[in-house]
Amino acid sequence: MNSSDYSSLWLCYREIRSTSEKVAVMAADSEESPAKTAFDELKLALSSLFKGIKFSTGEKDCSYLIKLSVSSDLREEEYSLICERDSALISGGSGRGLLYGVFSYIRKTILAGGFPICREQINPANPLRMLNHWDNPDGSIERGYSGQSFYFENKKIISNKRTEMFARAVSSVGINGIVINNVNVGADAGRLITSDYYESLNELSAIFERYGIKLYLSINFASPMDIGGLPTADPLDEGVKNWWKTECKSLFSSVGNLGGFLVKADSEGRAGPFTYGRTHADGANMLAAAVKPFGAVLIWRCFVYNCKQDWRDRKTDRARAAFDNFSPLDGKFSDNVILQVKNGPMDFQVREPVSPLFGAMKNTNLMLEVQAAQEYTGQQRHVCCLLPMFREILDMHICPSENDGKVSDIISRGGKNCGIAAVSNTGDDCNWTGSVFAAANLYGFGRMAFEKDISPEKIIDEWCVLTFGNDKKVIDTVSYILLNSYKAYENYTAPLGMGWLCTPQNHYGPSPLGYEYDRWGTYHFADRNAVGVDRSDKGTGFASLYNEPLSEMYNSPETTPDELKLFFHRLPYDYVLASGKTLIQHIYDSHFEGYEAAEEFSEMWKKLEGMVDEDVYINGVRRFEMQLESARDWRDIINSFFYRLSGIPDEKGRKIY
Ligand code: GCV
Repeated sequence: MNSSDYSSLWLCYREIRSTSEKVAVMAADSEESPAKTAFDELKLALSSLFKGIKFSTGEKDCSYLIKLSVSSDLREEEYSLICERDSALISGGSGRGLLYGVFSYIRKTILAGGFPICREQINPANPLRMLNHWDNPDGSIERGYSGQSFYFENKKIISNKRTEMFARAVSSVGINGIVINNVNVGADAGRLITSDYYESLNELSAIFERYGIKLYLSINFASPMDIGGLPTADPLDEGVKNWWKTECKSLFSSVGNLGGFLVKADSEGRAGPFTYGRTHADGANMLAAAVKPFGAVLIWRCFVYNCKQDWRDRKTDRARAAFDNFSPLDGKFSDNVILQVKNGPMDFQVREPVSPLFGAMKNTNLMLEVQAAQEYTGQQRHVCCLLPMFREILDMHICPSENDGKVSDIISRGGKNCGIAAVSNTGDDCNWTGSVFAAANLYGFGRMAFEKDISPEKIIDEWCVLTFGNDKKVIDTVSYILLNSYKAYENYTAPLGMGWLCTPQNHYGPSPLGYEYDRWGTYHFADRNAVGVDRSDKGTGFASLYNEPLSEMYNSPETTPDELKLFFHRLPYDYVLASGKTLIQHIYDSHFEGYEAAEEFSEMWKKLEGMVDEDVYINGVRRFEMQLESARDWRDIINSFFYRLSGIPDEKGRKIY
């Protein structure tokens, strides 16, 4: 792959009209580099959108005046737009705020098909809006479905035009932090904090800085041993504390614009404080102390569970693990520690309830972690727009309080140290995300992290116009496909909240018994009478980890929403759902309906031939071919599996094998 061979994503700036107008763009009086970037980005966009446009230097001889300003009346990342017929004032509380204002102005110009007339003032909903890349120094990407890494090649860090393009794109939707390497930190990645990488980290970090993005690194808890040669990584050991302090002092004084570290500890074989009989608070606080002098944060993941479970053990419930490990530690973390909690209690399944930890950690800074990478959601071969799922998670009332009890409130209440992160879905494919549709998840994640309460519909509309232009048929078709894609995918892969029906390891395609007798704590226990896990207080007690009224709701099968019935309960196949269907009939119907929806999407897409760019069209056609083949397997294998177990035929007499 040639590193210059890539698309401009939603920043492709198609011409709106040609003009001979003279426009004055007055730069902000600020030395901050994002303020200068804002000025350059605005001129770049205007030159492409309005061919022939002339820029005048003075305010007097222009027909349209745009003033940029940094204003202390606004909060640091806040921006405001005052756009009239012949002028626009774009202000930010800092260079970054101004940059967000400029990108919003550009977006509005494209959507309006000309200079917009509007007023808007927005402060980002979340202080930290981060991407977590799972890229490795050898260029591979864990759970990457879009080629190789564009940050690493042969253990070297890459900084080039492509990296800059990425920074532009994600900054335009408000991302302000990027972790460049995988949370599974191998031997090579462990060295990223050493002087071997100071120079190349600095180059990358300088690009990020211009776009208001801080650089973060995933680190290895065992580094004092692995690279420091110490006999222990015990967080309470003075030698270990000093080792980290010394490393951090050197790193932070050599590399600019570093935001902090991300840590996966005691998780899936990674080292952590448990080895030394210490708590996660001991581990996180020790590292937080080492980065504190540099104003940095320590982000500590809560994805901690027993990944060596004996499937015969019916008492251990993986869904409880993060709660059981972390809730007793509430209030014990330093103020620059942020706990990063996956959206659900298991692991990015198609449908999970929101993690009860969000309702339990009242005195701890929290970040929500979602996955834009489509690991369990079709691996960017299936179209699966995750924005409706993200919206539901953010809107979930996890604490009883009416005003600030939503997940979105909880992850934004920790001062500067809280927010939201997505596992990135990008790689060095020329369209960045493998599937042309998957970029909507990246765009939409940023927009949702930035703008409180923004709807998936609004985001998808924006993304479609910015990506494809404003042909109504194209927009209507793509919006329809995207908006309905998650439900369709759920229908043929995750009936009633069941997870883990996929092929072990690669997580693509169906394998209903693949995870059933394995060590990962991921069981559905289907037999000829019933299916699902009893997580009520008569079972594992997981449902009772929620605050009321959720606890009561999830404890009873009658009040548990249908889409989570089998996550919380073990039910017979003839159990009648709230929908009025029996459980088994729901399984059959949803699988047939999901497949039909995928067929419909594919047919709709084919009607856009000639209306979108050829390569984009072909990409969609090929992806739908793969989706249909796989969705057919899902439909027939899952339906046959449950038919053979239950012996109950489909009421509608459709073909089941
Ligand atoms: C980075 C799941 C994925 C792993 C991933 C892990 C995590 O288990 O399959 O690839 O590792 O989650 O989030 O740490």
